[in-house]
Amino acid sequence: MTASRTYSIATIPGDGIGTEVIPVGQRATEAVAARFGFDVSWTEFDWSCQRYTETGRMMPEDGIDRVRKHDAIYLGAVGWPGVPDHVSLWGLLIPLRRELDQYANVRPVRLLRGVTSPLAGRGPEDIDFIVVRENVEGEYSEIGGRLYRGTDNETAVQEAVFTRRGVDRILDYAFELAAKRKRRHVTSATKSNGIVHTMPFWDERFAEAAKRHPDIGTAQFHIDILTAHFVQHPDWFDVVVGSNLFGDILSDLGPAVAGSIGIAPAANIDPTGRNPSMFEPVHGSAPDIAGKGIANPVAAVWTAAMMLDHLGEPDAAQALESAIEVSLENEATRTGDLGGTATTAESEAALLRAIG
Ligand code: GGG
Repeated sequence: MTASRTYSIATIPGDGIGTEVIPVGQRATEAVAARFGFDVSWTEFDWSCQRYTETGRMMPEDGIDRVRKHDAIYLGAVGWPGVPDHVSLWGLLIPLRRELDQYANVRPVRLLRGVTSPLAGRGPEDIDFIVVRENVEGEYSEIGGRLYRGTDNETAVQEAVFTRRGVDRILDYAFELAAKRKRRHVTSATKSNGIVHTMPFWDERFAEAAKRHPDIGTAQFHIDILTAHFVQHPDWFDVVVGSNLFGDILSDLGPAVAGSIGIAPAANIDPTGRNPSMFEPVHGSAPDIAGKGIANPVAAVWTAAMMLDHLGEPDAAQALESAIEVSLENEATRTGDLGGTATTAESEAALLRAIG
């Protein structure tokens, strides 16, 4: 039987373990595609630090236009020693997120069956929340500069940008996401005691957003105590919304309390659907373990599940998530970051077996 639906996906494995885990995610996707009767057509782009070293650019000048015509983008990791991190990030990941207006970075945090949290006494019912990170403005800004370089007066200035449109739309996204969940609650990450202009503005907009969504419970915490609450009270959280920087930090801390950043997925969404959304594991290129065949492919597979859900294949997405949980039940098929002994290949074999 020929599949009636075909999705066109741009893949950018990128650097380090990105090139090891993305192929696993592709094979897992193909396995569920065969089971649920659709096709995936992959177009691979070699955009990476290696490309930068060879050509002086992370991606070609028309890179955004090349991926724009696809249904989604599936990206591995960006960054490699020898290329400054700000050069690789601003040469690839950030232009993709911005020019495709992927303003919502959605990062689920769940303690999966078979995984032990480093927090004593916590089980799957205690850790199940989503970090919603503003993805195109905030602290990640090009405005600023360096003065008097190399002198005693050397000065660096970095401006944060918070627009009413940008803040309101990410807050509304978080409230609308909470409305689809059982607990219907949004927590705002702020720092309005110390950051005196942008964060009181963020708080005001949060209060206004709460009025637009009166049936959703709310809380807000300064980012410092919020990190402590993630560790001591992870069960307090349902949807947590934060600026670009706060969301980035919280979405590494969250997976750490849920066992490992090696399982954490992320989606960079353009909720208007005008541009393709981009799906990437939260983890980076991990040069310390790259090339050893021990990277955890679960984050890439869970990320693929988010992509399939976004493309309108919720059953296939659910099948991938179930396969992940089955593969994590056994120490021999969990990778080292989760206290297991499996290689990337052994973890993949367990995932594919579970997909059936
Ligand atoms: N897989 C995503 C990745 O490579 N992340 C590296 C990183 O440092 N990202 C920073 C960011 O998401 O802002």
